[in-house]
Amino acid sequence: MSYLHAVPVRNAAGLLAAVALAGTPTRVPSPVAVRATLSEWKVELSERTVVAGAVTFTVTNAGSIPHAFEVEGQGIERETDVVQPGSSATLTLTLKPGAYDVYCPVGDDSHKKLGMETHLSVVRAAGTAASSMGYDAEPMSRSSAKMQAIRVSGGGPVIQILPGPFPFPDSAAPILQQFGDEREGLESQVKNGPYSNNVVPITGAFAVTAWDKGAVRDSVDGSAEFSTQDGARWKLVLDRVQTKDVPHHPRFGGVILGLYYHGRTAVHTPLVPTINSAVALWGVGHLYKNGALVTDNAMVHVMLLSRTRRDGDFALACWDCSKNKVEELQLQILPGPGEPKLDAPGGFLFVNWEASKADTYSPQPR
Ligand SMILES: [Cu+2]
Repeated sequence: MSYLHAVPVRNAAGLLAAVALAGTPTRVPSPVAVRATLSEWKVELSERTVVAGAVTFTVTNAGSIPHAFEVEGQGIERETDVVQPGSSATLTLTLKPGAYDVYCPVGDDSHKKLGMETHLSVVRAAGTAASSMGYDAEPMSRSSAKMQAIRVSGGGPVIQILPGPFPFPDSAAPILQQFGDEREGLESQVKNGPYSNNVVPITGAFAVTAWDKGAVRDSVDGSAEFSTQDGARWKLVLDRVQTKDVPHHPRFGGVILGLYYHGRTAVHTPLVPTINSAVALWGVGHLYKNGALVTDNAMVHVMLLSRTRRDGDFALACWDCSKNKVEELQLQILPGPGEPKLDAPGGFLFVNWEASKADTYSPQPR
């Protein structure tokens, strides 16, 4: 399972802290027990505040994909191995007073960014010197403070990706094993997926701005115009961000800036390369073909990500593309829920701008 995430060697500081504390108490109290439950996409603790000393975390993965459990703070950084769905692990640490970050480290912190993060306060035992004041307070909610925006302009070669066989079936196989009930649906994508090497050059423009303001207040503004290989002229006007669950993308949560995902990260579909994205969102848009309205409910996926396709024939070029330059702007358009397929090959539109530019900024609250 090590391909899920590289496990860094992090134990030195934690061991030192444990050794230093071990000399102080004359009696050895039994460890405090804390239950931790992992699922998509949260970490729940049975206790948010514990007394300093030995703490045993019993970690259960109640989710449907592999997770892990990490405690970080006060010089300690320790994690469990990957915990498979339905399995448990334990982690015993000696914690000194202070605030700790508790999260899932899978996928280069992708799971953490999707919400698998909480906090633990460790306080001194009653009767020992300092009071517990100052340790109980939760850190100020970061989501209320943070507001970020990104402006993206499509540039470089424009390509339309047509349906065709997925080119990575062998390397995807071990990842598919972990997807349980979802596996069958994913395997059908391997044979005729939207991520094929059946690519044609087209023309068009796309500019989009997205605001990350927290789970339900995200917003998006943008439009695209392009002519597909069959000569049709398409226009998309983005209306709003989709924050509800969509198949294979549970709890997508609107606009996400800066995330490693797909492939080996176990976030969202495993059937496309591991990438680093500057922005990813699902939205709803108005779609026109040759000037006539097709739907007001087009499902739209926009992502600016590490380049996945090579120059020349624009075939998929890597399984782990996360170190490539972030310049590929992907636009996927699907019919709204319950609507007929789009009048395009495969029933969907998938267009990439291969050398796109973006800038992020922190707008003033409106
Ligand atoms: Cu996780």
